[in-house]
Amino acid sequence: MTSKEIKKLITSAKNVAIFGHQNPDLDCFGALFGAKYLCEKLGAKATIFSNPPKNSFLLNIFDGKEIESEFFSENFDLVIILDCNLFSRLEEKYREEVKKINNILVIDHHPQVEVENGCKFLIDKNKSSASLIILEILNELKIPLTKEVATYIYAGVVGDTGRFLHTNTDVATFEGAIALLKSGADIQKVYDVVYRSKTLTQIKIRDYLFSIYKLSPKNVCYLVISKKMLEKVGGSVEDVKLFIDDLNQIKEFNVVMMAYEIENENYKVSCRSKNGYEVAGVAVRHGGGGHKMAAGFSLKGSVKQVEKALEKISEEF
Ligand SMILES: [Mn+2]
Repeated sequence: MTSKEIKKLITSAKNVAIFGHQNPDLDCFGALFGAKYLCEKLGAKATIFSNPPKNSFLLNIFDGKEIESEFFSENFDLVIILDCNLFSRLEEKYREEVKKINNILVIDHHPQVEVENGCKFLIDKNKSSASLIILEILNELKIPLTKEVATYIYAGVVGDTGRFLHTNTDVATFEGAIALLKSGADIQKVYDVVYRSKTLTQIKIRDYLFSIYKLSPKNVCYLVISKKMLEKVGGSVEDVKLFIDDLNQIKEFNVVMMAYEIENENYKVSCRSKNGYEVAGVAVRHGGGGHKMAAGFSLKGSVKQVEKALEKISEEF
């Protein structure tokens, strides 16, 4: 879909419900808040639905008061799904209710492994973030940004590029960043929250992670973090997620696979790679997805079983 077609779709709607993927990150929220602003500027009422943990760092950038939890499809005539293109990646509580609406727009930058029936799509897998796609729509429609929404979108761009570090960083990313700075994005606020706010507990968790990782013969680093362990040090899954990129900074690690327990024996595995290695294929093979060098999938079992599974998967690279 073009920006003009998207404008038409939104202006002919009255109430728009906006969703991102489960376990939202900076880009997801940047896109959600950017899309809400886009809808409102086009005259539609828009509501973001998500359930970030109460202590999530995201809420130190994004206004939690603008997020709703309970979604009833009968109140809405358009759904926009962002930073995700599969119903299976939505939070579980929304999946069936979202499908009841037959007017769904998907805006994303992840490759499409499967095409959901009946949806309209704007997918650009060359874009470094979904937030950047929203920025480009706003720019094409000549909608000026507020300082606040510029900050939100900047947070999304920074999140998915690892502060302009990952290989997805390109000319369009920097052009977007310039436009956001010109609109008054508070970049120091983003950096304070994302890069200058580690707690001592989080550092304890990082030290722990560096003490338990295993390394395969192909230099694939893998580790399993259970809820029990997190409880011992008083940390959360959010804390663990901060350090996947720290592990990926180690020169010798071609791939990092970090499994953390979301709920009873259900693990999410986050993967990162470098040195010419890719993780997307392995993630898809194990029922997940993502980008070439940043992807994820799920595993079930005890700590020992998950570790065994990762050891086996490490041979696939
Ligand atoms: Mn993203």
